[in-house]
Amino acid sequence: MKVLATRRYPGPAFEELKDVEVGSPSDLHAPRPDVEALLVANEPVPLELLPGLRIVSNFGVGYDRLDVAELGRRGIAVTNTPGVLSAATADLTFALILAVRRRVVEGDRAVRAGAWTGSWADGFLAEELTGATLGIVGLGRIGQAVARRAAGFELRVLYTQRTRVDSELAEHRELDELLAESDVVTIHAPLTAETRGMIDARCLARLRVGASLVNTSRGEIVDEPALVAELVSGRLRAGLDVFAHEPHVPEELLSLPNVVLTPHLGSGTRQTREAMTRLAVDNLLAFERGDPPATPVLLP
Ligand code: 8YV
Repeated sequence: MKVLATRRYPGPAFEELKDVEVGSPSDLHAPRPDVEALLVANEPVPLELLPGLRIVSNFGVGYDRLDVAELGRRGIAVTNTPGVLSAATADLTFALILAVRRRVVEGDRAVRAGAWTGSWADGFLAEELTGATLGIVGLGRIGQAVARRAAGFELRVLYTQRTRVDSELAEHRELDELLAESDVVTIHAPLTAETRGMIDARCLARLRVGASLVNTSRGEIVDEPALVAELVSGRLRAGLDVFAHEPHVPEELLSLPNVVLTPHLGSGTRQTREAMTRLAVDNLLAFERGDPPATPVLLP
């Protein structure tokens, strides 16, 4: 089975693909009638250029740039890599929560600028995390991993999602209530037609003064211009790993002290990325053998 990979994916599992061409995302712009399988990282797939395509293996849990409905109509299988990246993404979420609440990046900048000239007993004060209320938007695998970590920080944990679940980890709230009650809101929902722009200006206005918004899911879930306006006004804080038009980051954010910015690092540990490759490759190998892939999004 001829596989086109949009890059060399990390880890030894990648070498198990026998007939693989290592290309780049721009290779998806040329006609490739010979390609039967794609290994992509949520890059859009131009189906008209790939008449022989049988499977798309997505390196990542989120596949919002794949037209799954059309892939299904054409009988093309789709797989993704859920589970293996939940711990790493939850860890980065906590890194951002702590960085924002405790002013870690601001402190680092102050030290580097030579501004630390003596005791800050009465200045540079941050907000305590212990005992704060954490609102989780989306209590799926990653949201639950965040909730488990939250227990160690003695947080009160709320969650909201379309389908209410019985959970020991968090108390259910409607979105509006969760926004108003939380000191930190963290987003772990997939990007869908329903969640695109879900955290809009009205939602942001419900957050408490000084509350923090953390996003390690997809930038498009938040109305980015509305968030930028709130952050410029200084009313909110944010830890952002994802943006609406990556790798573009709104210019206004770059100079703000109340925002911590990271370049979509959620799953970005060596161990996790290698596990993602393992799963993405196993899905392709299983499909080629005629076995069901372990983590299908859609099978023909
Ligand atoms: C990226 C992600 O796929 O799993 C997801 O949905 O966004 C990430 O894991 C990864 O960073 C490669 O781009």
